[in-house]
Amino acid sequence: MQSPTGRREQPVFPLGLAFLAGQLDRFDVSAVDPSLDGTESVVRALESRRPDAVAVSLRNIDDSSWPRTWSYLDPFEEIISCLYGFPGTVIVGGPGFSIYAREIMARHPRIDIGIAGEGEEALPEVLSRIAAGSLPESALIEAPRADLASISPPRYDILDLKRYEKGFGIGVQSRRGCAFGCAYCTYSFLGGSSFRMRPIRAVLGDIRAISGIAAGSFQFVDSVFNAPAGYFRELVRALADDPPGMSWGAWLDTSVTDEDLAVMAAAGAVKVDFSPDAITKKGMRSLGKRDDPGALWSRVRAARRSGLSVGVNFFVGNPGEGLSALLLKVAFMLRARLLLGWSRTFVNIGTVRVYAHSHLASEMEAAGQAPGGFLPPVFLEPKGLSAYLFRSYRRLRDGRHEP
Ligand code: B12
Repeated sequence: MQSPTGRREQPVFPLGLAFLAGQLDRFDVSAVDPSLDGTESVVRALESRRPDAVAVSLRNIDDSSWPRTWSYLDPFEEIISCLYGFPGTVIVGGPGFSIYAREIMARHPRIDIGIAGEGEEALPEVLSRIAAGSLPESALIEAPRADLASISPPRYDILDLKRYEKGFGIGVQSRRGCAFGCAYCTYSFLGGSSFRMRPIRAVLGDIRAISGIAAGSFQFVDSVFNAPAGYFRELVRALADDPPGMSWGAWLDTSVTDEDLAVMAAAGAVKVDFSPDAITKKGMRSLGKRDDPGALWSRVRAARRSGLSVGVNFFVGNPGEGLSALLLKVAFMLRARLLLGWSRTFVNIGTVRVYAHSHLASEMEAAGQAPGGFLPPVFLEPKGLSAYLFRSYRRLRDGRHEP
């Protein structure tokens, strides 16, 4: 099961669990999603299915929003308390868990086994041991990275996929890891600091599997879809040659060309997102970004010209950026929405949530900052007038989008 969000949110299909289920053909597997069906669905499933083990995927710790932060740990705790009467083994993993594995294990003694990292090899091994009547020696396992050329495909049929098809709720993964090492980011901790690509035919196979069940859209969950460029071009060309009949979205950086965007559109892309995060050279350098602030406008305009909707993410409070940078971001937002289409151009301004195992966290630790660690939310908070303006913007936005 995936740990529930505890509030109404756009449903996200548990892609990690689908990959794991794909490797468990020797076992009898079934899934529940208490985000959609409530905690009662877990209790009912335990009673009716009487499993030997329960695997919980903890994806998120909090929503990384400042000044109001939603914690996903409370709904996780609710799920764990349901498992106190359960006689079998409780196994927890997932990206949120992996970033804070020790802390979460210490808080929740009911967790028998924690698996930090990718579960494709480790989970079947642990389940085989349980079936043989033993548990691994250590309660916390640092899992090896999966060999993406040899794993079996994810199982998109573990839950009713149609319930996730709106709003890019279904994910497709073509690569893991990230070579770019942005200062706040955990992707290289989670998946390694180079891109590890899946065979293109495996990715196309996943898309075929999805289109056989659900007709809507999907999102490439890869960190930067247009890198490495050779792999990206081969993949989108293959999709354009035989379009999947589904619309899709992906995250890009500003090195994407006009031609790339046109091929993507021909291949079914309808939305792309950019994460320049900063708007000045200084701000980008401080975040370790390789995007070019000068190229951003031209890439957003080119994407719109190819008929794609565009999202742009900025952060406020970046080192080296103050009030004038915030005003530039707001001006970018207005210019983009007014000139490129109000309803198809989105600009989000958020804050940097400092996660453990990021470069920023190491720097703060070395400087003796954040003595309470990074499980309680730590942010790069904007200061002075920027903070006031940002709070007002959030109030306006949250008021409009209250679930
Ligand atoms: C794509 C993505 C999104 C997309 C999802 C689109 C889609 N249709 O799937 C969108 C934009 C919707 C999104 C939203 C959010 N996201 Co997001 N997202 C990601 C991203 C980039 C990839 C996730 C993914 O699908 N991975 C692919 C699958 C195959 O991998 P996996 O889930 O990690 O599973 C593997 C392992 O973790 C493990 N595993 C997983 N579960 C289990 C369970 C067990 C028992 C075991 C043993 C192992 C195991 O094995 C799996 C196979 O190897 C990750 C970053 C990353 N690189 O992981 C962030 C990430 C998960 N997101 C994050 C956040 C904060 C959010 C939001 C809260 C942001 C917001 N403010 O709204 C929301 C929450 C939405 C929600 N309800 O879950 C954070 C969570 C960090 C944390 N500690 O809390 C991450 C880690 C990014 C970061 N900032 O570091 N996200």
